[in-house]
Amino acid sequence: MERSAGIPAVKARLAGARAVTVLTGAGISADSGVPTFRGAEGLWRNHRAEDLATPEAFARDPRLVWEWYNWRRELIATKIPNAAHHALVELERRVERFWLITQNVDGLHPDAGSRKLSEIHGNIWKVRCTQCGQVHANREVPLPLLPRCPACDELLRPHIVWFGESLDPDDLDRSVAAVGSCEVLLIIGTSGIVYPAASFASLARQAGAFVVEINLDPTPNSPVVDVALGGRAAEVVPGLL
Ligand code: BJW
Ligand code: ZN
Repeated sequence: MERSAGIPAVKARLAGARAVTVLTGAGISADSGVPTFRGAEGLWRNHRAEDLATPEAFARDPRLVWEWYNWRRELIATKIPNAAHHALVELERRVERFWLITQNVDGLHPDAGSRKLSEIHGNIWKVRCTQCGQVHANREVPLPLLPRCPACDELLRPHIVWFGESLDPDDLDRSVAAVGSCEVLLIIGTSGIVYPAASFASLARQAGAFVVEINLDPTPNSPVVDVALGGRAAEVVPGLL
């Protein structure tokens, strides 16, 4: 697989495409200074993200999990979208049928101006009641521990999809439809190991799409895609438009 020689082919495909779908992961926000999950900075007080982002961890120690989210909210609050986020807003404007699927919870895509998107793992700036299920937008940093529902006074949790939890069925349906019906799928900055997003590359290939990966390193998606471009998202993605 080519790691850079495919750029002209990708540009040509994108320029002629009427249906483009994009899948993004933590790598696109790394260029804004948001730590990735599985990089060296993915640790917090010696806890791995995988051990904190579960319903079991929250049931056991909601304070610990909320402290982690407060730390991340504080960090993300200072970050702004980069050239790759902005390029995807431009792509949304140019392409007739466009859909952006992000695994990121940082809200940088909507902040940049993306509108046709599914945040399939939720959003760190939303909270949800563990009792009545109401979702509220909330940008307070830090949140008081433990935060309580304004409607019923029960415990709030982050509006985020943790390991072992199901994705919102509407988000999933819309994403699978967008992946299965696009002409070009761009996969940007994801390690390609968390399902169901990890299956989108093969799904798109099976449906006949031209699939492009943009990542610093090879991933399990790399052997599946048509072109794998090595490099930083903030440099490579704007160069494709
Ligand atoms: C750059 C860069 C730069 C760096 N430029 N690139 C089928 C098979 C096996 C297991 C399962 C399965 N189906 C479901 C599961 C279980 C589980 C799962 O997938 N486990 C795997 C680990 C094996 N999935 C689930 O539980 C999902 N639920 C589900 O499917 O429900 C039904 C079901 C349940 C149980 C069993 C079976 C079915 C839900 C998954 C929710 C994931 N949520 C998280 C946590 C959110 C917490 C939070 O943010 O607060 O979402 S996990 C974490 O990983 C986060 C991310 O969105 C997600 C993906 O990570 P991502 O974005 O790929 O980041 P990294 O850090 O891994 O990679 C960064 C990449 O960028 C790297 O490749 C770098 O090289 C690159 N990079 N800088 C370009 N500048
Ligand atoms: Zn409530």
